[in-house]
Amino acid sequence: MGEMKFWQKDEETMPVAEREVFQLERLQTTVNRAYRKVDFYRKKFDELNIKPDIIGDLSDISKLPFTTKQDLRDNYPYGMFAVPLRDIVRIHSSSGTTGKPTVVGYTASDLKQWNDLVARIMVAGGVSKEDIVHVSFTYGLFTGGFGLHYGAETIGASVIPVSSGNTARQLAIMEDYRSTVLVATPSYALHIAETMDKMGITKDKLNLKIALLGSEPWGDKVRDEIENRLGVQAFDNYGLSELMGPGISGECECKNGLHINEDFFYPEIIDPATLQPLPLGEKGELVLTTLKREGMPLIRYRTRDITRLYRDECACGRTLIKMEKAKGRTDDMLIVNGVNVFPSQVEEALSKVEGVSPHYMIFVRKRGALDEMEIKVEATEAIFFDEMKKQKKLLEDLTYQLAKILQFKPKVNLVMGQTLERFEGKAKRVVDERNI
Ligand code: DLL
Repeated sequence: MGEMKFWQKDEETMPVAEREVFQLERLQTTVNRAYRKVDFYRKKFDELNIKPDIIGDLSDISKLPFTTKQDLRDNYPYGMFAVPLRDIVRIHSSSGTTGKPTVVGYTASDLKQWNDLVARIMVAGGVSKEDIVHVSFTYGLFTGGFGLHYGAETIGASVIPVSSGNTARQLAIMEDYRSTVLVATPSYALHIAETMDKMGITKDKLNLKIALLGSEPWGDKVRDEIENRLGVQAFDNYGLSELMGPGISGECECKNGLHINEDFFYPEIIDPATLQPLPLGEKGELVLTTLKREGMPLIRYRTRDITRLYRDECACGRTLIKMEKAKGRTDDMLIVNGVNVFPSQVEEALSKVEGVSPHYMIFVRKRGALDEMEIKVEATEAIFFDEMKKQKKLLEDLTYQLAKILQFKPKVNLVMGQTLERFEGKAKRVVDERNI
């Protein structure tokens, strides 16, 4: 059996206009069901004097109200479900940094679809039934572990549910069981590469050829580093638990944008300030509406993720709309002396300078009445032990690049390699000391 190119070829390569017919039909059904089965939506529609038959064509979606994480919290735990609990066969929840977590329920048919959608993304990255898939995501309430696990199993690959932690053991498993695909966060993939160096394991001792990475933002510098150090092709995949988990979008072999499974999730981009829809191609907040979900239909869910949607003639043959790699969120945005800062901008600036590793931390604190932002970044060993003059030049370059992107001059400090915290799950690179 040769390499698979698609998991559900018809759906993935369908002409756009044809897909729109399905999308409209599914949107109408979803809105009807949400209105009939979920008190929250019925109340909201009634308040706004909207009837579910308002959807005559796809653009009418902009007449519908948004759903937010707060709405899910307010209806904790099961208030957003559109089916009786006896029809729910799986429950996940999001990590929830503040307040109550958000709870997500899946029916048997939701799970089947989830498997297929994750399978699509894995196949798009080149995974086939011949592969041995090493899943380093946490198994549990987080959707990453189970999501990728069942996607891989659906393809027929051999899945190793390693879960997170104990990197030395993970490496032993990878080596002995000859894992060919690594599923992890990009920061953990980098951590694995560093542990290999420490343990003296070279990449040719491993059989890895593909890394499917997601659940946090990452840039091309990190991709290059992971690809070089692990000897893999690395692909981005995106999702969020409220909508399903992983499987919402992922990169194909072209590594140029993530194809959204738009027959299941209708995407829009809005201006987060005015909440108005933006034209195709413009950058703003991604809003998603589930089109086939039974357990918990969500209408116009505000992801808070900043991206851009576009259509191109992708060489892979997929006609599914693309989103740019998600870079920052409307809610992790820092405001430093009135200027908006995304951690991904800092990463972008750092990637333009040779001699630093992709490991950094952002500290924001008060200095008198003003905000001060300090960026600690690990220097490569060679530079760190180099003469002062070179270090000074590096600092200047970093400050220049940062100032160019951020529109102000942050404080920059070089630290020795391996001294900043490493993350096995999601990286947390911002310490905002202003509220403490
Ligand atoms: O992170 C689901 C997931 C698991 C996706 C495994 C991919 C792989 P949550 O924990 O609910 O769900 O976090 C969702 O993480 O709104 C984004 O801000 C961020 N995120 C997820 N994937 C990416 C990505 C899972 N590929 C939140 N690039 C989302 C950038 C991402 N950000």
